[in-house]
Amino acid sequence: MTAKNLTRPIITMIQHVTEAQREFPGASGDLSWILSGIELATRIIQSYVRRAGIGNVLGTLDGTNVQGEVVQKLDVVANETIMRCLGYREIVGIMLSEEDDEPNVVKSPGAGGKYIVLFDPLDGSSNIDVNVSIGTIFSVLRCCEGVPEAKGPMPHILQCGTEQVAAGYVVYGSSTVMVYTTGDGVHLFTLDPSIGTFVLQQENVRMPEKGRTYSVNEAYFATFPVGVQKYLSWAKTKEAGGYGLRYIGSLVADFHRTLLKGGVFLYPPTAKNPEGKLRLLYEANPLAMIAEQAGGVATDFRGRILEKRPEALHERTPLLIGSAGEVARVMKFVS
Ligand code: P6P
Repeated sequence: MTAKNLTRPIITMIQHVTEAQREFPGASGDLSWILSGIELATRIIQSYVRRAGIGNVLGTLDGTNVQGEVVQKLDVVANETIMRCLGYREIVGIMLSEEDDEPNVVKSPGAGGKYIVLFDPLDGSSNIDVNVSIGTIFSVLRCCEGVPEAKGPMPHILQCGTEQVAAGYVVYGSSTVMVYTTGDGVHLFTLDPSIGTFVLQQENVRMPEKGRTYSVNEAYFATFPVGVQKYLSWAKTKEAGGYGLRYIGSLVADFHRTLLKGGVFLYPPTAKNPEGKLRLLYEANPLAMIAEQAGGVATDFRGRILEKRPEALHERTPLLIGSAGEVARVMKFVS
């Protein structure tokens, strides 16, 4: 009897991560346990996002967060959801959220806390009330060996992006899509709402080498570095061959398009944000790991994002990320 001609298999994210971990002899499965916590949290968050207008989670709470930004109720829900889904997983030692001034040390490395999860629980939250795509971004580091307990959490958190053991994001768009890497390619899953599970859509996603799309907020053109102004002016010329501008104003959505379609996303230094606006630890680093794993490039207009030595929890960085060929073209104007 011949094998039935099977249609495409249904592979869930947890199944995919678990099978990937089998490739690494001696892998404890800890990482898949953390990623399953993140996956659970993002399924809960999306349930709130999908009924934001109904479930009394729109609008803002009094006060602002550590970024000085007005806190949207959904930010709080997302932050608390991730804390609850991860905080009780015994191998999670430290959590750092964009929403909180200080890290949350749930178990010190000496007491068995093995991993650090850094995240922006709901990026682009200013777009919530107008129904524009928003997202969750996460980065996973391993706690450093041999750091005296007295040093506290900072030496474990302030590691270069090259030390990430996993990174990813979820974009709550026309569908809910999860993209992650553990350093062995970039894999894309779509949430099937009928079964409430992320299902594999594409393994080893590759970012197109080129792309005539630039994504930048040109309202700040006047205070961009001259080289960036020159690139943007060149891109509008007939000689450039027809560039398009796409800017959603939601990092995860703008990056996701760049990952799939190519081009570049730029958030250069501006007068308002001389060091750029985006956060190194839980925005630029995870997206840079994804970009590089997919064949793209991520820089701060000077050097490689992943090699930046962080000095503060919520430090900002300029960001130029996207197709290798297009980033190189921008850098020719900049340098
Ligand atoms: P601007 C959203 O507030 C965010 O943090 C990112 O998601 C987005 O890429 C950026 O800020 C947009 O900033 O200055 O263009 O409004």
